[in-house]
Amino acid sequence: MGIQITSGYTPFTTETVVQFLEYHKLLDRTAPVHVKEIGDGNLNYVFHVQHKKTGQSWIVKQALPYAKVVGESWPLTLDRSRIESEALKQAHALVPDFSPIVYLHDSEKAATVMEDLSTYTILRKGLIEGRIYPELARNVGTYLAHTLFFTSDYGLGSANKKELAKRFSNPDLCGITESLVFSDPFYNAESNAFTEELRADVESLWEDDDFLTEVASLKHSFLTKGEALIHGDLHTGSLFVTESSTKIIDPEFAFYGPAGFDIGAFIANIALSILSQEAHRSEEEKEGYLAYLFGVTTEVWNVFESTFRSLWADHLSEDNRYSRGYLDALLQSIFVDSIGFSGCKIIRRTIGLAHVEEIETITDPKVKLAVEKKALTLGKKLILDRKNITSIEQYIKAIKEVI
Ligand code: SR1
Ligand code: MG
Repeated sequence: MGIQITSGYTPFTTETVVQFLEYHKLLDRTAPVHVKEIGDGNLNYVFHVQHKKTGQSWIVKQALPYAKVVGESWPLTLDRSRIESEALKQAHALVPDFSPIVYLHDSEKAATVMEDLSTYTILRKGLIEGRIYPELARNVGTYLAHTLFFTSDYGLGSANKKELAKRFSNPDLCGITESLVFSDPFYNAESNAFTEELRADVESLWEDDDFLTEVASLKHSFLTKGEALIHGDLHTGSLFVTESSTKIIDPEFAFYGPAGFDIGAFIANIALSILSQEAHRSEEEKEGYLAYLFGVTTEVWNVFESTFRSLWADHLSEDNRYSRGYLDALLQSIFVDSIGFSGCKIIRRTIGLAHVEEIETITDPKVKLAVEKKALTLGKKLILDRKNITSIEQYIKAIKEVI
């Protein structure tokens, strides 16, 4: 008889996670293993399990029934684990080079076993250290074009798209984004967290009705624009990188949403890195590193756009053949959304519940405050001016105007 494990859901320990791998016949019962919980995100347990003799290793990601960052008072569906594993498999089918392999998903345990990428670095940490990833922008632009095109009406056909969308209804996680990205930072919500010295700047945002109306319009797009199966949380902590390889992880927020949301999330987090370089680089290093980060931003959009154009030319679905001439307008609308969502993301990481390491680790309070003020100025400008920012060069110019 094979190994038994307790039925039903219970959070794993470093012992039960090994039994779980044995139960699924991924690991030999007698094997000596090294196990460590390595999760540093806001929501889940992540175990690294390695066979001591063979070196074979696995990542087991398990959802908790609540948001780890807040505690048990914020319950969250375990179904996000299924959504994440299916979104990973979907991405792997489209862009295998940029997505980890999923070995198995167990719904009862809300756990997914996947490829161990622990030799990679989380992009956010690499950028704090001033590392250069020459392939990053090309890889991310390619990932975005393929995942967004091939899950859209235009790449998949509208009937197939609706079929796929059924599996990605994700109300709990969308609810987090609706609150933490599009609502709470824009009023005096309890979840907000910011330094008192920033209050005057924050309150001036809360009192600006024209600005709040533009945020409401972006929130409306997030709520209603089911263009493509999006990752839903594509910040720099959701990418594992080496010099030559890029893997996009953690799509538990995946749902059918606006294509510009993923692009906006990525370029927003690069912008946060740009703003924080003040504190992390010497004067001599700064210029070169900023040039690299601006280059990443430009290249991501350009690769996304050119790849999306060629996928459109070669793979436009039969039911949309009469929409051929709509491409320019579609890309323009995705671009404007990306700029606006980038603004919302920059503001939420400055005022809202969850901040970013590159700013939180700034030790000099004056420098930190200056960076945060710049982030608010930039976020507001991107939201208000998004329809006038018509090229990636103009987006870069908007960033350069605040730094
Ligand atoms: C309660 S979770 C806070 C944030 O962490 C995730 O990475 C998402 O960005 C979410 O908004
Ligand atoms: Mg995450």
